[in-house]
Amino acid sequence: MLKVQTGQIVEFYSNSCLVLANGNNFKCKIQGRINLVVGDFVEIEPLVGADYFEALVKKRLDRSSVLYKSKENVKKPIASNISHIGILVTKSPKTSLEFIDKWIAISINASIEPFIIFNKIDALEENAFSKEQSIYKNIGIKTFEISAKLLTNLNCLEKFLAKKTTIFVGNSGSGKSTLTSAMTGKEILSRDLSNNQGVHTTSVSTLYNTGEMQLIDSPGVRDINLDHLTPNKIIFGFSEIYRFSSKCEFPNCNHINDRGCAVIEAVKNGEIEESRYNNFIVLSQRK
Ligand SMILES: Nc1nc2c(ncn2[C@@H]2O[C@H](COP(=O)(O)OP(=O)(O)OP(=O)(O)O)[C@@H](O)[C@H]2O)c(=O)[nH]1
Ligand SMILES: [Mg+2]
Ligand SMILES: [Zn+2]
Repeated sequence: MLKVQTGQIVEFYSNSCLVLANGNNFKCKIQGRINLVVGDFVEIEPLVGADYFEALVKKRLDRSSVLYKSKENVKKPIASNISHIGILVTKSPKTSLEFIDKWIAISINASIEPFIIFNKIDALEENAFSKEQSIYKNIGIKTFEISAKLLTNLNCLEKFLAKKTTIFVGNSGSGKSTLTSAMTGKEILSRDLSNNQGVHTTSVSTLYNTGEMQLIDSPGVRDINLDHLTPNKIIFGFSEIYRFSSKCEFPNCNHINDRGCAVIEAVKNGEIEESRYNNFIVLSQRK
C-alpha cells in the first residue's frame, strides 16, 4: 500500500473521520489538533499493524472555499471546498424570507454561489411560490421547483448540479436528506415529521460523490447566525442594494433616513424589493 495518500473527508465525527482516497474509504484518527471538516482534502498515512483501511490524518491541504457559521461569537467551519449552496425553501416547515436572505449573504461572502430549491410542490397548489420566485429571479438567483419525495422536476436540477460540489441548507424537515437521497440513489434516513424528536434528523456531515456531482448533507446548516460577518460585509450579500448604494449622496449613508439615499428611492419605486431591503436593515443593524 502507498505510504502517504491524498484523499477527501467524506464523513466527519467529533474526533475521527472517513477519508476517501484512491477509491477506498479509510477510517481515520486525526493527528494533533488539525481543524477539519467534511470536504477537506487531506494527506493520510495508513496505520501500521491496524486493520486494512485505517489511517491517520497528517495534514490538511489548502481549501478553495470554507462555509462558516457562528455561535456565541465563535466562528466554526461547517464544510469546505464547496462551489454551490442550495437553499431549500418549503411552506411546511415555513421558510422565512429572512432565512433565505441570510443564506444568500453568507454564500456570497464566502465566494460560494447560492441558488434556491422550492421543495414539496406535491403538497401545494400551482404557483404557490410565485412571489418568492419573482423576488429571487429578479436579482439573478437561479431557482428550481421540485418534489424531492415524488422525484418531480429533478432533471433540470440534476443537470445544474453536474460537476459541482453543493451543500443543501434549510430548516430541519425541509428535505435536505430526501433530496440528497433522490439525487444519489443512496438510502438516507429522513426525518419523520410526525415525531417531534426528529428521530431521523441528520447528525453527521456526509459528502456523497456520485461521479457526476458531489453533495453534502450536513446537520450544521439549520439555525444559522452570521455574527462572523461584520455589518459592513452584509451589503455584499444584497447585490441590488449594493449597486444602488454607490449612488447615495453621502458615502457613509445609513440607507435609512439620510438625505439623498438612492437605496430608499429604489425601494419606493419598486426597483428594490421591500422584503430584501427590510432584511438587509435587520441583518446589518444587529448587535
Ligand atoms: N410531501 C413531501 N414531503 C417531503 C418532500 N421532501 C421531503 N419530504 C418529507 O419531509 C420530511 C423531512 O425530510 P428530511 O429529508 O429528513 O429533511 P432534512 O432537511 O434532512 O431534516 P434534518 O436532517 O432534520 O435537517 C420527511 O418526512 C420527508 O419525507 C417532498 O418533496 N414532498
Ligand atoms: Mg436530514
Ligand atoms: Zn443610502
